[in-house]
Order: sequence, then structure tokens, then C-alpha cells
Amino acid sequence: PSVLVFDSGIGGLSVYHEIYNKMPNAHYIYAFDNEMFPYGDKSPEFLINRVDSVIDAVTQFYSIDLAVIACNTASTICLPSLRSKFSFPIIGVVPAIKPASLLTKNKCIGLLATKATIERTYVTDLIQQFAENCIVKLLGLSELALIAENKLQGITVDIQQLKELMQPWLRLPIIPDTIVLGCTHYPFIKKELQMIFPQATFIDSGHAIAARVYNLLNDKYDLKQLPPFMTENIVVSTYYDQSVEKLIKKLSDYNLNKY
Ligand code: DGN
Repeated sequence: PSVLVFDSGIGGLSVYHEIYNKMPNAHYIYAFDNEMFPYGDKSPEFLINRVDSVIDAVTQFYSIDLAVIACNTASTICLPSLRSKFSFPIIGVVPAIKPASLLTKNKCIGLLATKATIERTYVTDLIQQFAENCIVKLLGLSELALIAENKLQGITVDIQQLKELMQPWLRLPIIPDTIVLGCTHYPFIKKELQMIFPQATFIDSGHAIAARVYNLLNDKYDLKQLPPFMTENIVVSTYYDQSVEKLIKKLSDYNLNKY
């Protein structure tokens, strides 16, 4: 089976990584919209059209059995229109509020995401539905995704800068003991975030998404019986520049090596 993983940047790689570990014998196409990165400051209307047209362009070249919108910012807004347009299953990522509510001991959860994600009614509804008995602190930041992108390109994370960004939570009388990484870029800077919140448990959605993808595809293909997929995995970007060149080199660590 051929799986498309999509994000605005390299964040979706954290999700891809989980899926690949569970299902190494599928074929992967990783598409990222670096021309329009970051998505966190774009309007819902813009994102609906843009994601639609990027996915559409990819399907002109590759046949897709399942697509993962590995971007919270896009998933909270684009899924209905994508599902009405494309016939293959489309899985989105949403912040892991529900598992966080089951894990928290001090009943204080932190949700770290892009500004766009924390403003969505989708997220407010999730909180109301699953974390009503908890205090949920929202922190929408536009800088973090870029910090994660830079880290993947070899630029060390400035812990002092990160600490500044986390001030709103560091000043709280009760600090969240469970922090939801509501943007797929953030697992890449989990180690640094953990240094700032040493007591906290961090949760992202990658593992759950991988299980979902596996189950859906396993119904159609008997995955255990499938031979290893021999075709190279593919990376597609919407804009080509030197930073993409550097990234592509880096992507070979993730078994994604063809541009
Ligand atoms: N990785 C994306 C997300 O999960 O929301 C968005 C990052 C961005 O474009 N700012």
C-alpha cells in the first residue's frame, strides 16, 4: 500500500516515523508545503483550499491508498472538505487531550500548539468532551515549529529562548503535569521541553495515528504477509531551495531518500 503523509513542514516526520516503525513494508510519500510554512498563521479558508490543492497535485503523480494529514493546524479544519473530495481514507491528527485527561494526576493539563490550533472550536469541543474535570492551559506559539525545523537542520535549540516562551506556564501556581504536544513539530524538541518541565509527562498523537493507519490498511491488505516494499520512499516539497536540499540529506535518516 501507498501512504501519503502530509504536513506544512518536517513536523509530520514525527508521525511518519511512528507509522514506518509499525509498517515498514508500505510505500511512503512524504509531502510538505514548505512554500507556505508555517500554517499556524494562515486563515481557515486559505488552508482548506491550499491543502486540497497540494494533495490533489500529489495524486496526479502517485496513486495513494491512504493519506495522513500529519498536521494539527490543518487537521482541525481541512478534514471534512478533503474527505468529500478524495475517495481514499484520510486520517488527521488532533491533540491528545483524551489520553492526557486519563494520565494527569494534578488535573492540570497543558496544550502546546500553534496559535491557529488553540483557537479552533474543534479543540474547545475536545476539551469540553474529554477533560471537563481538568484545568486545561492553552499556549499557542508561532515560534516553536520553526525552532523544531531549525533543530532538524542542525541548529541547536536556545534553551533560554524556549524558557522565555514557556513563561506563561512557569508562572502558574499549578504547573501542568501532563503536556499535550498539539503540533507534530514538537516531538522533535521534547527533550528540550522536558528540561524546562522536568516533572511533566509529554504526549503526542503519533503512536495512536500509527495504530489507526495499520488497522485500516490491515483490513484491506494482509500486512503481515506482504513482502518488503522495494520502491524508494519519496519526498515532495512545494518549494525548492537550499534548506530543502539540506533537509533531504537529513531525511535519509528516516528512510526517505528520494527527492
Ligand atoms: N506541524 C503543524 C501542526 O501540527 O500544527 C503545523 C506547524 C506550522 O506550520 N506552524
